[in-house]
Amino acid sequence: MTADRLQRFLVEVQNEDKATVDEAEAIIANNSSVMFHRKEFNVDGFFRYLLGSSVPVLSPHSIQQDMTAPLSHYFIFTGHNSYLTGNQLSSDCSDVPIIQALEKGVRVIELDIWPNSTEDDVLVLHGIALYMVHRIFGNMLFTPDKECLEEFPSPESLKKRFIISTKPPKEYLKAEKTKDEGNESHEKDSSASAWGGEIPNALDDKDDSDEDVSDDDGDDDLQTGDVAPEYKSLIAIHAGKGKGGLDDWLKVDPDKVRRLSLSENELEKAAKTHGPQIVRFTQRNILRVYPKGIRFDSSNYNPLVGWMHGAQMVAFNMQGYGRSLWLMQGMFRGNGGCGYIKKPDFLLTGGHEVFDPRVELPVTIYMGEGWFYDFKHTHFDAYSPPDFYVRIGIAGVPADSIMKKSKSVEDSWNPAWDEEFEFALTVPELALLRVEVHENDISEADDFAGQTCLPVREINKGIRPVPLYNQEGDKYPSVKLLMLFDTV
Ligand SMILES: [Ca+2]
Ligand SMILES: [Ca+2]
Ligand SMILES: [Ca+2]
Repeated sequence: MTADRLQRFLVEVQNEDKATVDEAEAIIANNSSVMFHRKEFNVDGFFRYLLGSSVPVLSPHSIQQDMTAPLSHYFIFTGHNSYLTGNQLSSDCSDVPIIQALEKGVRVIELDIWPNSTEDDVLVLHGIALYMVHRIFGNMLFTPDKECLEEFPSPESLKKRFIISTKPPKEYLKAEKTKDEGNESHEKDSSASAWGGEIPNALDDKDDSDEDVSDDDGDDDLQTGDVAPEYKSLIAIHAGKGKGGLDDWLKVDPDKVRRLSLSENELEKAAKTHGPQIVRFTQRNILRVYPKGIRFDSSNYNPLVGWMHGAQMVAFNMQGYGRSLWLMQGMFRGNGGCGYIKKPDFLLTGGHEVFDPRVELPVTIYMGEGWFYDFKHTHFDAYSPPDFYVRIGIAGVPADSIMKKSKSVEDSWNPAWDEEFEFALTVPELALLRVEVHENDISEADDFAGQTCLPVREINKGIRPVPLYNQEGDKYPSVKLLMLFDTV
């Protein structure tokens, strides 16, 4: 390949409009081995260049979205029981998972500050704890000028600051009692596979037999009667359901904004009967969704149900590795990984869902490499090289959600699949591209060989190296795929 042709390739395929022939010449010189003619690319040099491309599949560390809108206009990376190191029942509390979550971009951390005394002491102890919070954080703590906010502050204005959202102590105590009563008979440790379960399609009808188990961390009424005033003044985002049912919970008050918490089950039910009301509620108010009470193994659920309805805080167990968490991590790889993703316009304006016309997303998977360096050579198959295949698809609104499969390439550390997949998207704004590499085995379950999840609207067009991640969501040092993304 000559410099002229490389320059044309950069403009036409890689979307690098300003690429010059001089730049193309420099690229060839930098990527060709000295033994070969340095004015032209051989195939080897070309692939080396593409796999090490300076333009990654997502633009890192660049916040491209407007960060000055109220908090209710964003999906926010949200943890559930952020202090637990493992399952929901017997694992230890620690600050380590909180630090890890913050480093991975989580921006809503859930803390429970528990009194260990009688109910009478609760307010006092909480008062002290929160007084200390105030003393420690000082001006970094956002405190509202008046009791109820009319509009939430923006992520921009909250930079390097903390904001507290909660319900008063009395409610916590009641919730704890329910928790103790409900748990014993359900103690079990699920032996989830490396993949976690397949993501259930959003809003599928399914067996709701687990609905009677009490979910323990919904926010009850904010009863402010006898709460210490210094405590009250620190709560900027009031949590509360109010009396009555869904119609009351979802009422929009023009003079104040608040936060409502629904369990994943409550949301699924509400979505079937009150879809437009939920979307309207989330245009100004914050909706938090949390894992149902029986997820003792810290597993998660399909986050799309919440996102489709504008829920800002889809709270996840960050230690619950598997496909659902990969979607969550994938969504928040967007917008520079800052932990905030601007909600699509159709969720912010008007009462009706206006979907774009269908767009096509063609994706070609050329090849993969890096396992040879990142794994023991007997890791996949003891007596032969691995047999990799790719599962690729979309997580999005139900109409867009699909998974497809490549052929399996037998006995190769550097598989070349060369397969094109096409996806039709009705709501590209909410679509995540899912990629899983499996190592095929005949007599036992496939081995896990990497995964990633990418927000479709931020994928850079062209041929891109796509780094893969392990189950926990940490990037492998060398494993990557080479993929072509066409017009979205
Ligand atoms: Ca194997
Ligand atoms: Ca093999
Ligand atoms: Ca095998």
